[in-house]
Amino acid sequence: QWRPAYAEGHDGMVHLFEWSWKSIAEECENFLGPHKFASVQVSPPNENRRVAGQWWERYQPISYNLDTRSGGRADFIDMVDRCNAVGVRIIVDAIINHMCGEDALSGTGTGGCQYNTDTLEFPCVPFSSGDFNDYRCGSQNGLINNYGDPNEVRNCRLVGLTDLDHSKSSTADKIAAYMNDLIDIGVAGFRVDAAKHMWPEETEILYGKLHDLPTGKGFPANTRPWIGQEVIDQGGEPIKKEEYVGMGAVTEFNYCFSLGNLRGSLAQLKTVADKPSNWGFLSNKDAFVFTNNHDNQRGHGGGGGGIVTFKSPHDLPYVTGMMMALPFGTKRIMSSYLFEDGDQGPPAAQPSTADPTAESCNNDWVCEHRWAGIRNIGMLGGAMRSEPDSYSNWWDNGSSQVSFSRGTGWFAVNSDAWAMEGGIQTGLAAGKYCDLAQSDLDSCDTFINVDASGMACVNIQAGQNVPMSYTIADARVGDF
Ligand code: AAO
Repeated sequence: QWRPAYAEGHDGMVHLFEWSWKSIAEECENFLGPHKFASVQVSPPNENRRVAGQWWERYQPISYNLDTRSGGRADFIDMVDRCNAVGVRIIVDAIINHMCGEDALSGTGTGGCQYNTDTLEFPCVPFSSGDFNDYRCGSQNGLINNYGDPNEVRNCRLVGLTDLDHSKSSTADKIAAYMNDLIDIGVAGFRVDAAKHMWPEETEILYGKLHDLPTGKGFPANTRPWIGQEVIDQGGEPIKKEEYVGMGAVTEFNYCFSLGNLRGSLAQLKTVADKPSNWGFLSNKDAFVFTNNHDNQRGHGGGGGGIVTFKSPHDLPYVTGMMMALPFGTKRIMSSYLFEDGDQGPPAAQPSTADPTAESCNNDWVCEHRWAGIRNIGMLGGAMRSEPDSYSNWWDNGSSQVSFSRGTGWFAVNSDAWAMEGGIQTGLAAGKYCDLAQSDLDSCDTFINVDASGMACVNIQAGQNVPMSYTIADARVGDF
């Protein structure tokens, strides 16, 4: 439940926010699989309330039927099969804390199911008033008003979203049935939305009802689904991320900000690899990490300074590279669309996925995962995955030039205002390697030469487009 069942040699979860199932299937085959990314976090696949022009309608469930603007059930199943076939797992954003907002009143969801938030009827699940938490909520207006009160945070309505009662086994069984349907289709895990708003002991029972991943879909026997719980804990509130580590991985929001805030002093990140608790972080195994997410890139939940998004195009690639190279956490990369305001829904036209050499997906899709420097970090992470998860050959200049190796990969970065030049130990066998930070393996034009003692001559100029160098044993293209 803590480590996703990734294919050998692959790493990195890409959040293809609001992509259609058809486009994701194509992206798996054309780009993500060949570049050895490990998984895709997909937008919630279950039927939702319609709210014109917004992205966040996806966070307001109406039923557990697979029917949204991303596609229907047949497309979803096709996507899971095609992605799994090329070594890319599907992680579902599971909205199981609540159903739609009380302001929805009554109407029809994206899949044609009815709902009524006055009577709390969701007949397609079916849920009715007995499945909801209001009887446990002590706040006057039924909403979460005070994050200082764990009872309110768990039992009342988050921004008016009708709150499910996980203490009732018949309610939890219906949620588990939804998740098991997805597991049986071949989904490898879940990002659990708003986990902080559910009682840890109740979600633990719920996760216990989940099936193992199906051996018939190529997973090893007895593999549990990965669980990545969204718990925003930046200190200052009584609910702690540690309450959730017993059942799965947990979002580490403070690492997200630290990555941004340490852009000019990356050498300090060594202690994250050595002892994450020194930073107040969760352990390597427990942490679910990212440089930015779909909320904080647009001013929703878990805000604060220092978040690096596609709006910092120079910084995002090397910060993402550093995150991927460090032995810390299950790593997620945000893949966005352009927006003017924080509520705006996705572009009308889907991303173009056909040309694997393209670094953009056009039609207002930012496609960070295809950017230079980022596009090969799945390969880097996959080569670096090793047991025990540690690093070797660490070198830094005390400021923001760092180099180290892990598994069969080597990584170097320079975000100082002066050049990084000289001989560095890579831990690699002698040979000529493709510099995957600068170039793709099948059209390589930038190389790293490693001598018989493992030393390479590194040259990363200050402010160069992608101020990184990295390669892996499998990117050896010839003799030195
Ligand atoms: C929409 C409308 C609402 C309407 C509602 C119902 O915007 O006006 O009432 O529908 O019709 C998304 C959108 C919401 C949207 C919702 C449903 O972001 O705008 O509401 O869909 O369509 C809390 C939760 C966290 C949650 C976050 C947004 O703890 O779980 O709020 N994130 C997830 C998803 C998110 C989604 C939902 C949950 C709902 O990722 O996309 O909402 O499914 C503090 C608390 C946090 C709290 C934040 C924000 O954070 O600690 O727990 O997050 O406040 O309220 C510093 C502090 C940090 C603080 C932060 C505040 O960084 O250190 O602790 O500032 O920014």
